[in-house]
Amino acid sequence: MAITPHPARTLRQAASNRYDLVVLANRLPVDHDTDADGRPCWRRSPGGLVTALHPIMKSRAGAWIGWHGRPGPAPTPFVHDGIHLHPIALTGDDVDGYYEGQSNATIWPLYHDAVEQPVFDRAWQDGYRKVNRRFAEAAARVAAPGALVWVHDYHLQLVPGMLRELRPDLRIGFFLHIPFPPVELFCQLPMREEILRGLLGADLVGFQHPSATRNFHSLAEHLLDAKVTDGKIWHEGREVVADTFPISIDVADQQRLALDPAVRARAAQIRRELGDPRTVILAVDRLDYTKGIERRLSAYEELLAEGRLDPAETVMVQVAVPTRQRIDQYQALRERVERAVSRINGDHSGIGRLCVHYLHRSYDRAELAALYLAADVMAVTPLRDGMNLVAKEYVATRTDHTGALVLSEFAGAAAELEEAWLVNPHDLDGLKDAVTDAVDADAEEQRRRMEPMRAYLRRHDVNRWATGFMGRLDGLAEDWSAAAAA
Ligand code: ADQ
Repeated sequence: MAITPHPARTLRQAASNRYDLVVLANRLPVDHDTDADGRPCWRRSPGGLVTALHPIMKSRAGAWIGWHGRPGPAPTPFVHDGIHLHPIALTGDDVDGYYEGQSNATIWPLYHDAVEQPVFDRAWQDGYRKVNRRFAEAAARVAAPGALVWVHDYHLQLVPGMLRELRPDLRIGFFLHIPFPPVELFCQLPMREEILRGLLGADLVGFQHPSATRNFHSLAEHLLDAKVTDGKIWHEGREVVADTFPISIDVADQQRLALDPAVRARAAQIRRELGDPRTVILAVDRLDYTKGIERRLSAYEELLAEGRLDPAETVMVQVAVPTRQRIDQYQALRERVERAVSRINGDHSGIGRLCVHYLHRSYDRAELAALYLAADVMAVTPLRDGMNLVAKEYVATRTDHTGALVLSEFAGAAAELEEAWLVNPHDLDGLKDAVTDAVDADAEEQRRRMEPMRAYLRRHDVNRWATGFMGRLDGLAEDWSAAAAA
């Protein structure tokens, strides 16, 4: 579906400061930065969500509501790169309770199979309610009559319900970027019914994977006695559609980077700097316990110890982006990962020859693309992941159909990238076998797997995801207007 601008609406919006399209996400799509003269400025964030929504937001002159990233008062609304930004203020207590507490120490682990024990804290729940209400009230203020509002992710699950109470005229969509757990797990949540009712305030609820959609349907039946038919949930006299919309990446832009001579030269340089090994195994993750970093390192360590990988010929590069560093579980994970890296290097490296290069920092997209190009094997082995865009970025980068992707069955991406070496990361022996198979794969085998994955991605890029979701929400809005007019 093509996205067409709405010039008449745009003019009306500018005059009234009310918008026909409003996006809500925990973070605004910009970060604090300084310009060449050292003055503070805003820079567009590198995230995939911004890339996905930018064309739609610009063509429809939409507004984006989110936190600007620092505790304290919110800057006044401003326009950046054609998008109207409405910052939400969070106090230090809000950051503790709503963001680091309820969102990232309760909901995040629970929705990821409780791979770490979720922490339940009543004060955090109040903080979560309070901040969700602040977002809902901000959306109610800026949305034009009958506007489309798209709410994103686990931080804001109460917003659809709150917003519907404030503004029943709006069409509300919600998309969850992380997994949605099975009924038994979800039911551990003290706020379970409140959250479910919050989500059901939307007209359209989108998930990354069919299993998440199924879990949501079952939960609505189980917890609220809702009636579910053909993907539609009938609840309290309203119809809510829940469906699967797997997110993707800007494939054309990733390919453009991969073909850039400077990026290709950098990839060659990286291999030289690594000592021109026969095999480079790469992993790129946020330093998060859901990403399976420790098990991956254990698999590599055992393969070296057993002589199935030769330390003189193999290098692993683990890029681990710092994240949520104030939360205890993340600090503990970092210590464990760094101990494992030191142990592997202590036991198996030589002078001037490291077995694991551990890079605890963020990189720009060109450097990441160069790393993807330099890697013979990409190991993406989360214990649970909504989608995992790194897997898709690697495939999109391999324009010559070389390279091997080892991919966890528990990443949403496994439902689409079926030709990868799919593994259960909890099964260490299976993981080791998959890594050695991928290391040993010849060019023909690599191409046999890479070609269909690349063809699939070209057809399913991030624009298709964004327009698919918006088109569906637009369609529901049209059905609704027609019914109201009849
Ligand atoms: P994340 O858990 O953050 O996202 P992921 O999908 O892998 O996980 O996205 C990570 C992004 O960060 C990628 O675009 C990657 O290029 C980038 N990145 C990784 N390492 C980096 C580094 N060192 N420097 C700079 N950038 C780096 C959540 C869900 C996922 C879901 C996405 C999108 O947990 O499952 O795929 O949202 O919906």
